[in-house]
Amino acid sequence: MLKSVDLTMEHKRKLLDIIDFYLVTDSSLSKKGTLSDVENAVAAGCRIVQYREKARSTKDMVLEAAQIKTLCGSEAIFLVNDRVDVALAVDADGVHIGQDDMPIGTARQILGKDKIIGLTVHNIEEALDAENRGADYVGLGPIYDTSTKKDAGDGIGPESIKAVKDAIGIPVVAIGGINKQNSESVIVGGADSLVAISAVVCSDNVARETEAFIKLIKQIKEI
Ligand code: TZP
Ligand code: MG
Repeated sequence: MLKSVDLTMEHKRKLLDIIDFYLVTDSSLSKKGTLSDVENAVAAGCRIVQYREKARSTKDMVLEAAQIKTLCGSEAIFLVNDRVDVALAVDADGVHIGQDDMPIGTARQILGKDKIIGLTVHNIEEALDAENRGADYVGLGPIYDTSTKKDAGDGIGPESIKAVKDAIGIPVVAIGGINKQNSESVIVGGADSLVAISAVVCSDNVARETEAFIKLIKQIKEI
């Protein structure tokens, strides 16, 4: 387990460059629930958490987001998926938004320059646009086919990562159909970090899976 450290917002932004494993929550798939998953992942060394909740009321999301913020404390970056209002309400570290969510410039105006904004992209054009518009990182995917996000489309393949990585200067987070077996292709393919939703939250031991991913990614990066 990693030693816990106190991170300021400035440190958290810098941390984006070196993050390995990125937790995205999914209450519809989780075995033990979102709060348990966050607690276990952070305890296992995960340093970035995205609260992705598609089925709860705004009120419930604000309450849960506040609890997740506490669990992340000063150890992990805490982002909210889609909902700039929820991120603001709980003073999260930022948001992760998609191509059809609030325009990134508007999100930046609302959140201010210090907050982290990640944007989902599917190709080089969208990645360049995301960087030009001030995204702090891109989420690229789906790398492999996935049933976790029904409208994700077909996997673009790990070989697509390098072209995006070479085109932009901000971190590239790979997502979609990633598991321990195919992680190597994703990291060798050029991703700075990866998200594996079902491979982690469907487990009855999220801490063990998180630790395993972190160890695996570090090993692959060292080769
Ligand atoms: N965005 C692109 S693919 C995806 C999201 C949220 C789902 C990834 O889930 P899994 O279980 O890791 O394939
Ligand atoms: Mg979205």
